[in-house]
Amino acid sequence: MHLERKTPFVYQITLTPESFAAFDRHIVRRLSSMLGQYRDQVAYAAMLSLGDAIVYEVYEIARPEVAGELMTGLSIVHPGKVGDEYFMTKGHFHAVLETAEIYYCLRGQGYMLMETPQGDWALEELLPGNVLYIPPYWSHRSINTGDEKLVTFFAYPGHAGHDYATIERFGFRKRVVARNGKPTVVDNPLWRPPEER
Ligand code: PAN
Ligand code: ZN
Repeated sequence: MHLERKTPFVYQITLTPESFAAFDRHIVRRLSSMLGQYRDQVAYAAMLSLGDAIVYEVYEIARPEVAGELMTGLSIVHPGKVGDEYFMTKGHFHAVLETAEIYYCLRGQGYMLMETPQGDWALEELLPGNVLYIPPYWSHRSINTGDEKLVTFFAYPGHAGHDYATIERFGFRKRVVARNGKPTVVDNPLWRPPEER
C-alpha cells in the first residue's frame, strides 16, 4: 500500500502481469453499471442479457486525497460497442472544478471527449505517445474506437474528487459512434444547455 509512504517510490506501467500487482486498487466497471449512458437502450438490454461484459478497468495507487498529492494509475477501456456507440468510461467533472488532469496514452486508439459546464466541447485523439492535458473545468470521458484495449496513464490532484451525477443525468453534448466503420461525432439529443437544466 502506497497510502502511508513518505519516501519516493517507483512503479511500472509495463503492462506485464507483475506490473499490475503494484497497484493498490482495481476497479472494474461492467455493462450493468452503465445503465442509461448509451443511446441505444434496446441494444444495451440485448447485450446485457448475454452477459455483464467488462467495459473498463482502473488501477490506482492509493494516496491521501488532499491538495499537494497526486492520484495516479491506469485506465483500460475494453474494445466493443453498444449498438453503434463505442465502449467508454462513465465520464465526470472533478468535484473541485479548478483541477486539471494529465493522460498519457500507452496502447490502443480512441478519443477523449471533454466539455465545460458552459457547454463548450472538445475531442482529442488518444494514440500511443500522446499526452493529453485537460485544463481545470473540463469534464472527460475516454472512448475506445479501436479493436484492442485502450490503455492510458492518468495523474490528477489528490483533492479533485469526482462528480458523476451531472454526466449521468445529461450525458455529454456529443457522442462518438461508428458510421460506415469510422468513428463519427454526433449530437446527443438528451443533452440540455446549462440555462435549460
Ligand atoms: C480517471 C478516471 C478513469 C475512469 O482516473 O476516473 O479513467 O473513468 P470514470 O471515473 O469516468 O469512470 C480520472 O479521470 N480521474 O479523475
Ligand atoms: Zn478525472
